[in-house]
Amino acid sequence: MTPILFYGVPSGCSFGSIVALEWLGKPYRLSRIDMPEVVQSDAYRRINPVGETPSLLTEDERIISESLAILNHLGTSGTEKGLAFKQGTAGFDRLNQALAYLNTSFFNSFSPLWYTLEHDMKPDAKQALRTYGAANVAKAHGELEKMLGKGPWLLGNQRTLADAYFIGIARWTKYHDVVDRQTYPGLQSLFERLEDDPAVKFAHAIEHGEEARGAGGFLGHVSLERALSEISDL
Ligand SMILES: N[C@@H](CCC(=O)N[C@@H](CS)C(=O)NCC(=O)O)C(=O)O
Repeated sequence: MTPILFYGVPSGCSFGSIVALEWLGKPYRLSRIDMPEVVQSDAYRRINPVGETPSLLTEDERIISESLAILNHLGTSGTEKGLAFKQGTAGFDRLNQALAYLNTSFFNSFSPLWYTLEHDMKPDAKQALRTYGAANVAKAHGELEKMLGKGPWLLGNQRTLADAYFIGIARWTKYHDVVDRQTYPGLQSLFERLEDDPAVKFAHAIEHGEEARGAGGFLGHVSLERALSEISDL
């Protein structure tokens, strides 16, 4: 079957998996999952019991959740393009390490900030969380700037799936005005280069519900109901 990526809107971390699929160029479909309404529904929990996006229905009809697992799964077909590396190689370990940092420290640095936007809170508590989140986001930006070094990509002179995942998280600064990316010149330049990438433009258009032309792999959207009906052992 043609894989289906269940991606969350608005502005989910699934963005990186959409970019990765575009870069890989193999056939795939998308299923749009509204957050928090649909992602928390009983229907979607049949795909991912945790009630989170992304999830990937694979070619051989398995469901994988968690960005790190999805990107490593996709990476197996991206080694020839240099987007990922064979497990057991130094390249794999470097990519996995970068993905893990992005998926834990970088992703989670925004969590307190999202919480303040999504919950009614007393002003003092809100300010405390915002201060904590701002410090974490700044720290993670500082660490990533060091990791990037001369770049131009996160792993050096080769674009990898870490860059795809990075851009989906890095754009969250537009919702939380806590760092000025210009003060991290390497990251700013990486961000701008990625924003200019056709796959990233495609992923933005998809998220905004606009007509989007990808590199050729995208075969259209399927509803959650249709996707569920295609999975034989659910
Ligand atoms: N550890 C998971 C985190 C996934 C996650 O938190 N997804 C968010 C969107 S970025 C989500 O689906 N949230 C559910 C909600 O908003 O109710 C991963 O890396 O895939």
